[in-house]
Amino acid sequence: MIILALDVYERDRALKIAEDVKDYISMVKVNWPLIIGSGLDIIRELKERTGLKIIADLKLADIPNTNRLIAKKVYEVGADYIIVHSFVGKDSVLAVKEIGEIIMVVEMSHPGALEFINPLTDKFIEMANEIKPFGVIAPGTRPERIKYIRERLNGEIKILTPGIGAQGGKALEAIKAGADYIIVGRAIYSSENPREAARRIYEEVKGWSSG
Ligand code: O7E
Repeated sequence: MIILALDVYERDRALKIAEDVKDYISMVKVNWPLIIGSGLDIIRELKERTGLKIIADLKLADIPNTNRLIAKKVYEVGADYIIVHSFVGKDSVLAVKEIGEIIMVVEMSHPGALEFINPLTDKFIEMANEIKPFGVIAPGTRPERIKYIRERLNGEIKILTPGIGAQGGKALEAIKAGADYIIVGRAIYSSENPREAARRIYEEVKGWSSG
């Protein structure tokens, strides 16, 4: 039920943190900082070292052909899921879904999300219900929005919520509101003892979720 957002640059540090905390997490999310710092092959290495599923958080937002070209290479190195933006439209999202499992952004956790992305959530939920991705991203910083999204989203689609810890969101509140997975970055990897930080969050939420 915990997804580690491994937003560090260095390969050795990333592998060490992932190995340290792997007993308490379900998946590892790799974002641009780690890909830029360590190369795309870090996805394969993390998968081999931890045995966990890997989410490539590319937030793809391009025309269908470019989305497809990028996604193909990323699935080839072992990514289990790729995160795509919904606002580019159904054709761009489907171009990725045709070759692998996807997670769609329907709402974001930061203050700026209120300007353009979040007002379109209803449309994105509608699109997700039609496309049936593995999951959607909803804001861990706004539990009432997780609940709103859960009520409207097809029950088989998972909800993944970032914003827990460093951005102020609370793990248990997000889970109780309907999140299947919480995404945690700095609260784990910037901690003096990442394993202990992950264990504490795991203990806090374990009775509440099946993820
Ligand atoms: O705040 P942290 O350190 O716990 O890290 C949060 C991670 O979740 C980080 O990788 C960030 O890029 C990501 N994230 C958000 O913080 N807010 C969002 O709305 C969406 C994401 C995310 O994972 O996007 C997937 C689309």
